Amino acid sequence: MNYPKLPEDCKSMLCKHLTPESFEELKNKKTANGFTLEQAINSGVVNIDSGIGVYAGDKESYTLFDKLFDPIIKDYHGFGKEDKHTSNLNPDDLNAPNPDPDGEFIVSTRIRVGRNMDNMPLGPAISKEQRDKVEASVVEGLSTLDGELKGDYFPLLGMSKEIQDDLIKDHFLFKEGDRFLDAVGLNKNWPEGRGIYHNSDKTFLVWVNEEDQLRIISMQQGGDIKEVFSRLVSAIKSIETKVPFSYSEHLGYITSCPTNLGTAMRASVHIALPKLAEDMEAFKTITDKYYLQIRGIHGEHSESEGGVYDISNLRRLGITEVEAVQDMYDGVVALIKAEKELS
Ligand code: ADP
Ligand code: CIR
Repeated sequence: MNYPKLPEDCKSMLCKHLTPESFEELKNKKTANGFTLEQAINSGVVNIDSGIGVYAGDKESYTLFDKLFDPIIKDYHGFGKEDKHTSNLNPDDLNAPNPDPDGEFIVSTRIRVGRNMDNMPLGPAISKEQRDKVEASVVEGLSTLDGELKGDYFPLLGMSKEIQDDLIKDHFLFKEGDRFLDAVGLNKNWPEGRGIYHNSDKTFLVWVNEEDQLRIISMQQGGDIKEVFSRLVSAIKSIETKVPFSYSEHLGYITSCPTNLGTAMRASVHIALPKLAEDMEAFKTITDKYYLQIRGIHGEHSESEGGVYDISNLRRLGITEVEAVQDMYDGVVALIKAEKELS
């Protein structure tokens, strides 16, 4: 394998941090699951417009290919090799009274965490048999949930196109055919082994075998961020008694994309900020100050519609879950204040 052709103006973390030296040192290494550097970087090589451009095939990828992953993790999360990750899932430590009780700005709130099964390769290096086994174990674990978390599992295989499209449009289900995931092999054997579990209100959902083996999601209309977080925490705690999660003292919860390591948490609101959107520089000054990411209304790599944006925490590693949600909350309070001042 030769050093990949990466254009001068490429801005991804892969282009920024892959050096001829690290490439030479890593190019012939292989994890116990057979995952190579070539596979780890293929998404960023094929998709030059990537923000990050790398994925891990297993927990070992993060140590075997550390010369590449460490600088990316440092750059994205500000988290160094000697740093330790800590967790805090106590909703009582979150200071988040509804910032928009009249429902003028916040359309909906969603908090998700990614999880993967211990002692299994991650999606990019998993075999069909292993993926099917993950699906069976997760579905069995979910079938024991009760109360508000009780629901049903709907495999993607056999789901009508109409139901699938409606679930995607209504923000409940992952999209199909993501080119970034495709290039790292995460869409192999699609749609087998993939599916969605949800309760009848669709306030609690679990995606199975998408970018991560589990995406545990709590969501509802409006801005009661604490209620959404509390529901998520009770779900995580119940599921982890049934499904062992992959975790590292250093990196927290192990995920296939390095941006999700640590808490693996993305806490977001869909929020209408039409005035602020007229001055993206002012908008970005606030989101940068509170470590927030701006996404479009249909998730990553999508656009805003009608001045409604998806605003979420950017940092996930080296801070606790409570701090990740607090970042989002404090930023949303500042954004609402700025929008009101412009109105
Ligand atoms: P992820 O959150 O898992 O990283 P995406 O950014 O692709 O992945 O978002 C997944 C789906 O969740 C998309 O349909 C997106 O519109 C929806 N979503 C994200 N945040 C919210 C929110 N606060 N309210 C409603 N839907 C949301
Ligand atoms: C990219 O590099 O743009 C894609 N691989 C997505 C990276 C960000 N992923 C994420 O936030 N989960």
